[in-house]
Amino acid sequence: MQTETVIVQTLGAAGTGYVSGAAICRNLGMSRMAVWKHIDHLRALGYEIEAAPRRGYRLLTRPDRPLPTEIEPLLVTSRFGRELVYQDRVDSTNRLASALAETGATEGLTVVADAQDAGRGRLDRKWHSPPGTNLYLSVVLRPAVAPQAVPSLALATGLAVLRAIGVLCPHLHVGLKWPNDLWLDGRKLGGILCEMRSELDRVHHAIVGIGINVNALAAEWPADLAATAISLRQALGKPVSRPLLLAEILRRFEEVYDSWQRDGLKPLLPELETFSILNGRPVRVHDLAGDLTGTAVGLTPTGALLLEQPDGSRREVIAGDVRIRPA
Ligand code: BT5
Repeated sequence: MQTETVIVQTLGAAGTGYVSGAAICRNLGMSRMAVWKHIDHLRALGYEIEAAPRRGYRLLTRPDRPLPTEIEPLLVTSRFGRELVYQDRVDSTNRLASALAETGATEGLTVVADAQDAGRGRLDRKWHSPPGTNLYLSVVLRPAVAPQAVPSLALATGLAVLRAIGVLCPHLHVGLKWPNDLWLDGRKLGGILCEMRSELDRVHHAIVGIGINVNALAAEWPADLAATAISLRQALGKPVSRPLLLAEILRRFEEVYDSWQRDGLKPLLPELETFSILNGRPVRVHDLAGDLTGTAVGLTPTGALLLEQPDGSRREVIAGDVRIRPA
């Protein structure tokens, strides 16, 4: 664990009590001056730490941010999130993760930000990413699969996020709206953006970005999202810990990713189908070729949406935006 994580852990374990500076120095094998510098930095990150002469340090409050010092002790993964890059503000975690992947970042490196100034969705759309409330993260992956297999990773990721939300919020019915939306009470709770750099036969890296509305309040949405977006907090009536959710997402994501890389989407399909909000619904799909209508009847092992058309024929849709039509 990083030094500052150990300091926070040590102070946290003492509850409302003091921990002497000498004990921290001994524990970490550091000088008083070095410990003081770390305490100072932790304060700058938002930890309220009292220093009392002859008694030592006491942790008064922790910041409500997805900081590495909060996430590291919760991690149970072997690779995902073990290298964690945190920024208070970034243009886009996907953009930063991609730049780090270009310079050699290893698989599992995770970029997390408290806010994004240019959070992005698919097709140059924007992802509303205000500070202090939600989760924005991107994971660097180097899957040993053919480039054509990578789009199905967005569905596998969605499943991982649903499993994680299921652990923390077991009473919420969050669904998956093909291809990359997390859906709750008829509104968008989150989205997944899967980007990659590849050659014809080889993937250099894939960046999987996950945005989840965790604690945003109804009144905080901009006008264009007020009727279509929702947060976990809105549905639960109470806030959810971002560090806990993030650690759980990384755990479930590593588990699902390993299975996906080994065996593809097929073994995950039954669970994906149970979460799919489109199954059996009349839909309109908009893709590059135009509009298609029909009934969504399932997913294929490659991650395509299976559409039953009005003439009874079935068609696989590889990419696109889906709207549910009134029955
Ligand atoms: C997505 O795109 O749903 C993928 C979103 C991925 C965001 C994450 S955040 C971390 C990482 N870094 C990034 O820069 N991006 C990823 P799409 O299906 O194209 O949906 C975009 C549309 O969703 C927008 O055009 C809005 O209509 C709507 N939208 C934007 N922000 C939203 C929000 N916070 N909650 C719900 N809907 C939103």
